[in-house]
Amino acid sequence: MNLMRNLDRFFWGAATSAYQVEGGIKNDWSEAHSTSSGQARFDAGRTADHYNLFKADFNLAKSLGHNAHRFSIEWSRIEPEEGKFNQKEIEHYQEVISALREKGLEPFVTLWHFTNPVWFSKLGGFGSKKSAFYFERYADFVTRNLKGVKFWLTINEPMVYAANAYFRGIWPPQKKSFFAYFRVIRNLAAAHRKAYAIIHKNIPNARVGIAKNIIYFEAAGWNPGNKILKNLADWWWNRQFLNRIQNHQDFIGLNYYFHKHIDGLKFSPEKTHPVSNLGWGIFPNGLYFVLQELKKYQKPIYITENGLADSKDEKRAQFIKDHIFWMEKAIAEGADVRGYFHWSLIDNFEWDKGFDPCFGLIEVDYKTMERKVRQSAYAYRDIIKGE
Ligand code: IFM
Repeated sequence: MNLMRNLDRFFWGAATSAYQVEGGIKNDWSEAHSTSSGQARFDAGRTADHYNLFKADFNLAKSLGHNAHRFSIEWSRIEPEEGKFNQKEIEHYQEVISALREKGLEPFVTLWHFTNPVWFSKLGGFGSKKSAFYFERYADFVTRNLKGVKFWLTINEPMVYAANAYFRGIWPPQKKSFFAYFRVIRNLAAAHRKAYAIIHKNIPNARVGIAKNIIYFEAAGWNPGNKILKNLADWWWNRQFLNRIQNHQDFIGLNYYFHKHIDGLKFSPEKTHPVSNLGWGIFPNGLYFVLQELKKYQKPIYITENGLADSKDEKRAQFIKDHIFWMEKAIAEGADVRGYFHWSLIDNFEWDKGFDPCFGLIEVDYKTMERKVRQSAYAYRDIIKGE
């Protein structure tokens, strides 16, 4: 189809997040202990040491044809104590941005990707009413000090975070309360709205959005009950947050991973689909349906994440090819998609699941920190080149 290659500028790249790749971070995750086993399974330790190796990693991204890169800033580095900001860490991220710019990679910067400074979590984290104030202050400091960034993502996957940290209790602070879950969703939306305003004040030509995990829900058969459940699920998971921040977003960042088949109260992937190493069903067609749905917001869309855990790299090349095929079809039918970021550039710490799932286009040996480009990364490069 090759449609987007006729557009002036389409962003092709990959994404990472600070805690998952940088190493050496002290935050609410590194300090948390699993309530069930007492082990510190939330500690990413040195992970891929990207804090020191970012230039080499960006050289690889460049060699793989990328022209953009999404990464996140670690709040706990910038504001390790309440109200005390660390200029040295700003300088570090300025170097990261300069390194990207020198290689012709457009930076997409996420301000918050699931992790909090310890002081902030002690004050109640996003469960607290004051969280929006603290987040705005942090966003203000970063966007007054960092130069050369146009695209900002305030918050990554708010619904995933709220569900895992406050309802399912599997991420710090490991709460299990529907009321807290709901409060956190509300507070994250308030934090985004404040950050949106302050970023625009500091950088008038900035483009600001969030990265939203959207699930393709499909009702089984013609059963009207399934249709009602599908609409409810769409509203709760897919639309609620976007509606809360309407008029406070310049684009939609879409993270697409999941397809759920609704049959009564069973929400499960189709058994017939292939699965990733994590057992997640692979359904590229769902990306097309989700993009069709997002058209109604009339905003540019960047696919800010899409990927799979595949340590042997058996399915990744086909996965990328198929998702891009469906993305191109949606574009041909009017979806305003302007970029695709694969998750992830390099293997990394997959939250409560640790280091086993390998999402990287590039494999990381965590002992030697050696990088090895996977074959699928070349397949992605060929797609980017239009081959
Ligand atoms: O690794 C995560 C990322 O932090 C957020 N989106 C989903 C990815 C894979 O689970």
